[in-house]
Amino acid sequence: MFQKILIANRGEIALRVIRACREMGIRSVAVHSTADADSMHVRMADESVCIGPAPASESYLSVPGIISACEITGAEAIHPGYGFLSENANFVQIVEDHGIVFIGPRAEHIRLMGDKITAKETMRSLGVPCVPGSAGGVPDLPAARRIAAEIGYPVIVKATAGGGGRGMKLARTAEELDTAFRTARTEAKGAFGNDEVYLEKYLGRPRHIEVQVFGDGRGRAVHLGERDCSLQRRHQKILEEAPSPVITPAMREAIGRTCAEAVAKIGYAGAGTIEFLFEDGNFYFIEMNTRLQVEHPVTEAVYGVDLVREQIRVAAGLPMEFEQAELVPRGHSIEVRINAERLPQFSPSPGRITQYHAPGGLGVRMDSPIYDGYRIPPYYDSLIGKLIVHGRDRPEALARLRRALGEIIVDGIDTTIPLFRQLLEEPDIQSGDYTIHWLEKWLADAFA
Ligand code: MV4
Repeated sequence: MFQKILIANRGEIALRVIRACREMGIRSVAVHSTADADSMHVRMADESVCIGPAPASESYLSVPGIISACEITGAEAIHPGYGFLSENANFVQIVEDHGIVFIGPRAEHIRLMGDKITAKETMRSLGVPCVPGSAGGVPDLPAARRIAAEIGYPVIVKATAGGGGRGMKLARTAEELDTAFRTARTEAKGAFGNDEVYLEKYLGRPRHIEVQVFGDGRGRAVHLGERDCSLQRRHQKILEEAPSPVITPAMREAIGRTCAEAVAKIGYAGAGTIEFLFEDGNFYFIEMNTRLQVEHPVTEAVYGVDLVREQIRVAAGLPMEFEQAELVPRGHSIEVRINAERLPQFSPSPGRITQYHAPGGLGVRMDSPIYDGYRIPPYYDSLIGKLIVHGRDRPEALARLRRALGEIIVDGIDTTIPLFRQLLEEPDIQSGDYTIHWLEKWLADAFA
């Protein structure tokens, strides 16, 4: 096992990894920017290294800074968290060239899934159900017109280098296709330096359901059920739950098994998420994320596992601690993302936290790096905490969430906490009856 791990991240996810290290008897190294000198991840780690100034491009994204910090401290492995360098195949290559272990999948799998066309082709060939669409890239407008007519309108044009909602254009009719195709291309070229696009049938009212998988890198893999992440605003998730209110045990077994077999076949290592749109009882693959996700704690709660511990074990060449038969879901878990944001625009609300009181009690987990007097820097994303609850069933989880949201105090800045208190009063949220469009509609009505 490693003796020392460097965490190439900040905020709550850096704490999450430090905590797993401490429980495993592994020393932790925090890296930080000058703006984060007073941050909790620096305090909580065994050692820390300042790797650059406030802008992430010169600190948390600085490959030389991170590699040097490993060499100075003697860290044998890097955990990338999520975001930043976590899905950068070139970074993984450089890390390995320096004899350092990357805690995550191999560079080839990150690259494979980063290209959305090869990801989809790979998944299709492995028996994973996909959204009907073009077979590969669409070279020009006549080809786009022909393929769109075949699959039927509405269609969506997506950038092969895109993902997470970036570089998508909807065409409801043949008349809209020319503009959609051209703008998708132009925007993809500008945003990703790659103008390749593909076409899909547009699903009008799906849910976003993602399957957690975990591979040992040697051909064994398991699934840990699904998360429902349909409550989003501008492709930012705000509430996630497991299990999905609309997935039956039989559906879970079937899609989970398909996903586990697919990643087993490619020899995938570590944690991964296979994203689907779910409509009228059918799953349609859209993307695979080759990292640990923000919302992983709801899966941890329901399956009783420590996903970060498993990531570290597999990266060290040890076997997974669980097998499929032992992975039995228990109860229900909900996570809400506490962002330093001001509604209705969700504009960033950095500044000093004058008072913080964390909720607690049975079935409550609060993952957050904030403390009384902490100043949230304006340079990074606005996630300042995740409140995760677990109950024996969904109504109990909802009651617990409502209770915990009543206890939490975050003063001095604006947060999304009041939004969640309001959302929990909504009958559709209480019943689980929502699609990917529910939140934006509700916000439009609530702030009309
Ligand atoms: C779609 C879609 C409808 N039909 N693909 C947005 C994020 C990216 N991962 C895929 N996205 C979508 N792809 C087809 N064929 C609708 C979306 C979409 C969406 C998906 C998940 C969660 C929220 C969303 C909000 C708007 C659009």
